[in-house]
Amino acid sequence: MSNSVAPLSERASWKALQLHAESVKARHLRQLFAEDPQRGERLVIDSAGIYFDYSKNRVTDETLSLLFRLAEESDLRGRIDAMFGGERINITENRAVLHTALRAPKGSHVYFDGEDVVPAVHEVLDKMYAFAERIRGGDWKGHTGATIKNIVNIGIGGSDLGPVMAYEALKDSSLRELTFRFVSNIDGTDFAEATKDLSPEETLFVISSKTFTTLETMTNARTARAWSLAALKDDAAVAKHFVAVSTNAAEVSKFGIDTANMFEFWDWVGGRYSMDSAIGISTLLAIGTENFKALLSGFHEMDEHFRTTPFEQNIPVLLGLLTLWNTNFLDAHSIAVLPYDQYLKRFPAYLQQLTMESNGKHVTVTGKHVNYETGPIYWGEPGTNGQHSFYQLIHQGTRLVPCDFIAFIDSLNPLGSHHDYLTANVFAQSEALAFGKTADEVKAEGTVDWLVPHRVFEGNRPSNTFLIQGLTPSVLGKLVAMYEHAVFVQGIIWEIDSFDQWGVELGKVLSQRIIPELQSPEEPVLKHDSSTNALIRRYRSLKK
Ligand code: G6Q
Repeated sequence: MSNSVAPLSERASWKALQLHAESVKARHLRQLFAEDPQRGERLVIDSAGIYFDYSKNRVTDETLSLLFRLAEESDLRGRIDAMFGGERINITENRAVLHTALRAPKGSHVYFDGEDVVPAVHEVLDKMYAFAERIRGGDWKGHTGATIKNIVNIGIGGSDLGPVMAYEALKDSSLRELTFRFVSNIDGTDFAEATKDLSPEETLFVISSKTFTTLETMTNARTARAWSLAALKDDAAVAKHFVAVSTNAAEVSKFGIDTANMFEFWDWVGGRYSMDSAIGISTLLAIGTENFKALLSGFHEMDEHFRTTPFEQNIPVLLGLLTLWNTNFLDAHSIAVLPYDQYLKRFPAYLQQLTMESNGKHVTVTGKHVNYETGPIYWGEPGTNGQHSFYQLIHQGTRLVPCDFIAFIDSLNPLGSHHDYLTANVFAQSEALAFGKTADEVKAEGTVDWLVPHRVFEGNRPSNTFLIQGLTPSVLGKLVAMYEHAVFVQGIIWEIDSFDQWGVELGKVLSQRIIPELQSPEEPVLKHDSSTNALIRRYRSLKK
């Protein structure tokens, strides 16, 4: 953070927004739309293939100009340049944040510590493409000469959620002859169920771990090796049935994987920002080289849009600012992400990590406790399923839950009227949330008096709608990059380090102390609190 930037709550625009919010809270979206008949066409951005309708937010032109002023006062422009320029903006880990370099086209230049990283990125990509062609073409044989038919990705967190989400999202483009499974949980059930019906002769494991030390992943990887070797009965089989994606070559070879079968990435790629690095190899295996290149070009298009477009027309900037407005000034605590496309069923889970691991922080980059809210809780389900469960609370509950609706003009599976019905639902939901239904309207429908309050919808509930032509690999890249950059915008304004994850690191060490206490043959001397001690004793005494 540059020294010239005042602490957030002392910035003039922040104070102005606090004052301004009082007048906005008194207004209803019905009024805002009535006063400006063009609002629904005016408050949109149509760029980079995404039609972003933000008119159903509780904002006025003044709100928007104050938010843009806040972005300027927060030196957002300078911080964007710092990120793209390879500065070590992840200050608590002293790392650069260069996931944008992963999708930089061949021949472009991105410098980190004076070195252009783009050639190394493309060297790995070319190695991945060659490998993928061998697997997809059936040339890569297993130890017994069998063709590889199953790919099992073993990884967790950032080394799992992106690959799973992208596999599901792009299933329409995937090679159906290959079966994909994803194992993340240390619960043995995850591995057991994922491999139950697979033949070791035809199965390739991709061990995805930036550090190659993560307990869950290494435990699953060892179990996978034992599962393979129990059938293949020769250590040499590992070379044909295991590849690794990591930054840690030493640990990869210690595990027994030839580093010739390792796909590298770099410490300037955060786990939750790594689905377009070699961590995406399962995605590549599923969709093939041309589609993977299209995915990367979608990411890059959004990067360029974010880097070069004036804030007023900049989709991630505006998305980030509106989320911040809802969070800090309208007291919303969560955001519902509601994709109206079944292929995006894992997108909310993916966004949970991206957003909450990035911005779930309570100290600023200078170590001070914040005196404002930071990252909201993200959650969601694909429409229309959510409509039949939790939308009730969004419509009539006591909490304000801003929604991100994601909808597509073309269906990848056009069946009868399904897609029109689906799309009618998404438009109807955002309309109902914004405008609601008054008591007079309910009465006019003939509702008996006592029932009227139950059937009133207050409305005035904000939402964004993203309307996109179709879900292609390139569009998925754009959507992910859009959220990545929106998260960045918020983190800069909140003055937090969006790229560290000390809360996750804690989990990685805590269990290490308890494992020997559960396993030791002698009764261990327990020095935890009385609750933890009792739980450990009970588990030890009752386990079969
Ligand atoms: C992501 C986090 C975390 C990480 C996993 C897996 O940003 O750091 O989710 O991705 O803990 O770590 P490894 O890839 O090192 O196994």
